Amino acid sequence: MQKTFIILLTLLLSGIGLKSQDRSKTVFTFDPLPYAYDALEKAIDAQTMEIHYSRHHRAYYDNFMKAIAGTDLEYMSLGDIMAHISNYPAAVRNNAGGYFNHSLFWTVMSPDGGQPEGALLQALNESFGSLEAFKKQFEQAAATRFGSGWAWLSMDVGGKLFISSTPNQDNPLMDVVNEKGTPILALDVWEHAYYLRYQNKRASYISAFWDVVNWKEVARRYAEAMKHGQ
Ligand code: MN3
Repeated sequence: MQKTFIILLTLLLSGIGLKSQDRSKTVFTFDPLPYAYDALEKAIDAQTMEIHYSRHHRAYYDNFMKAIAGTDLEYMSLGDIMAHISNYPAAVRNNAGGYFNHSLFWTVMSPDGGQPEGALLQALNESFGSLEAFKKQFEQAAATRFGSGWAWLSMDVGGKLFISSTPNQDNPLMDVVNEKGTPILALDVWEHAYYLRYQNKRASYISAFWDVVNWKEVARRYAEAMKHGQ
């Protein structure tokens, strides 16, 4: 009887020990830019890319790390943090958002991103009528965002594509936004993203963006979102 109790107690304690060892911190990486600063010159100048990546993006990352230090958020996925963002301080919302949004933005641009094709092109045609109509609606969302923010192409829970825009560093994964979904394409329309070359001409920056969209990556994200049912 006593022996059984000791065995049970040992199992219980080792179980607890295992559990606390399993509780490892999430690794939020500051990934390298996947191309040179001057690679997107067709649309974005090298100096803008360098400042945007090495200073703005870096600051969002560093401040996100500071904002979650010593809290349970250090153990959560970025997706879970976004899904419950209304529970957390503004420093988390702004900097987790800034970190996520820019990390996505860098990957959906490329000097040789091709054109939309296959399942993605079909979905764009079905949702917006044509590729041109999609571009027009996306440009409209980017152009009419007052002040700082982002334009998005996302997939909703039903697997349908939609366009939206968010203020500041909010994004479609956050519980605070009206139109929720999984973003697969993003455009930063903060002035820091375009002012050196385009000054107040945001529309010129937006139309030049199409020259550097990484459609292969957007298609990969589309397929991934379809697979996960959202
Ligand atoms: Mn930015």
